[in-house]
Amino acid sequence: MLRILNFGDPEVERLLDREFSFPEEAVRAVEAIIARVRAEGDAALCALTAQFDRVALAPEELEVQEEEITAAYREVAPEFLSAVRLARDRIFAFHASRIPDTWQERHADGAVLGQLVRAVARVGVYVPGGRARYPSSVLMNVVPARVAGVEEIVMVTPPGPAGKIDPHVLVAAREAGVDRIFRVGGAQAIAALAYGTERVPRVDKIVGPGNLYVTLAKRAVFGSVGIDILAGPSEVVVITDATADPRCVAADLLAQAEHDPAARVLLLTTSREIATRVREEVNAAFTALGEPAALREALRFAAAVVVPDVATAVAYANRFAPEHLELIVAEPFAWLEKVKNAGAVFLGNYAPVPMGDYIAGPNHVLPTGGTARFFSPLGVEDFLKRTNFTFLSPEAFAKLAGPAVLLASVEGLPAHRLAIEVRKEQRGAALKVK
Ligand code: HSO
Ligand code: ZN
Repeated sequence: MLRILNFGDPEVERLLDREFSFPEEAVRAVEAIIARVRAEGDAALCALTAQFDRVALAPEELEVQEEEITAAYREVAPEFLSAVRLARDRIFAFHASRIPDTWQERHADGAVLGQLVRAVARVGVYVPGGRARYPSSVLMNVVPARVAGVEEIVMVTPPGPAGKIDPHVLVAAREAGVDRIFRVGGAQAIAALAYGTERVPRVDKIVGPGNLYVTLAKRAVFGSVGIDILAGPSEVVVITDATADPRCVAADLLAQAEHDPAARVLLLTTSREIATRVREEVNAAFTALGEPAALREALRFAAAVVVPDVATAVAYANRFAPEHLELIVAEPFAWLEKVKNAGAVFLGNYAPVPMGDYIAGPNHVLPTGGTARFFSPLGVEDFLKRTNFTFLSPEAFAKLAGPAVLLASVEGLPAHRLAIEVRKEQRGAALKVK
């Protein structure tokens, strides 16, 4: 099932290619949904929820009420609540450890230049329904916003049968600090957050993963509202030398593969024996898990590549720019320095990706599809924005006015030149600046 390839096979190069395209019909369907929500507001949300989620809601039922959240606490195991609190506190501490702050610099000539750092005022968090309804993702999206100081966090999620929302998701939302929850999903939920309806408040930024329609809707509303990165199928690249335990490696590959039939899982190992044994372990575990169809799909893209050395593996991983990179090698920290492109790196045998998915502290919302070349994990920065500020003293102005006027002339903007020159004249009269 798991293919074994040799570094240098053309197939290994082809594994780098992970372009995904957006079907034209879906793009048009999403545009129609957005237009309808903008025109009809809550009535459209209810109609589309009836159509897509098969749940009949009156507009006043769109928002989840306090009693439902209180009831959710009674439905979850106490151990779940403690686990969520531990995860939340660790995620909070990690994100609170480095927060960009307002700064300013006073120059010798009296100029003061700097940046204000302010939180985005209102954030919308999308929480998918169905297979990908993850309380852990609620924490990962909400906690950094809270750390940043976002004033209001609005969550949207598609209603399940009878309009109910998974109690684990509700508890995670409350523990993370969500302010309001609406039972609406799909492109209609994104449109509601982007433009506002009678009940759903318009937000400044939308984060959180979703299906194709949600992703397309986020892309469509971008500009009217901020969005996070567009999430693609999950990925892991595991790099091992001969010291790795094949059972552990196999489990790590399967853990990523089970997320998505389109997931990409890749082992790069210096040991052919490890490759062979990992293949056996993957096959055995696949059988033991009951041969799930989605896993079978994902394993079609999976491969174990035998590499000449760890350096070659790391260089290849830098080109792949995986969402997750595991370094299960003798000296993982020595190789960490060589990593250029990866969403998150997991070092050693005891930091499998699922520990990071849930509880270690760093965010699990990571760039996929090679976008780790230019995108970063979700973090506090995503909920902050900067405002530049400038103060010039008369001396600083006098020093810079001449070159500024010259640049204005070159750009052919006489009013720009005037805005500087009137002040030069004023200064000239007072200080005899030329
Ligand atoms: N591995 C996923 C996150 C996740 N795993 C949530 C379990 N729950 C991100 O690629
Ligand atoms: Zn995961």
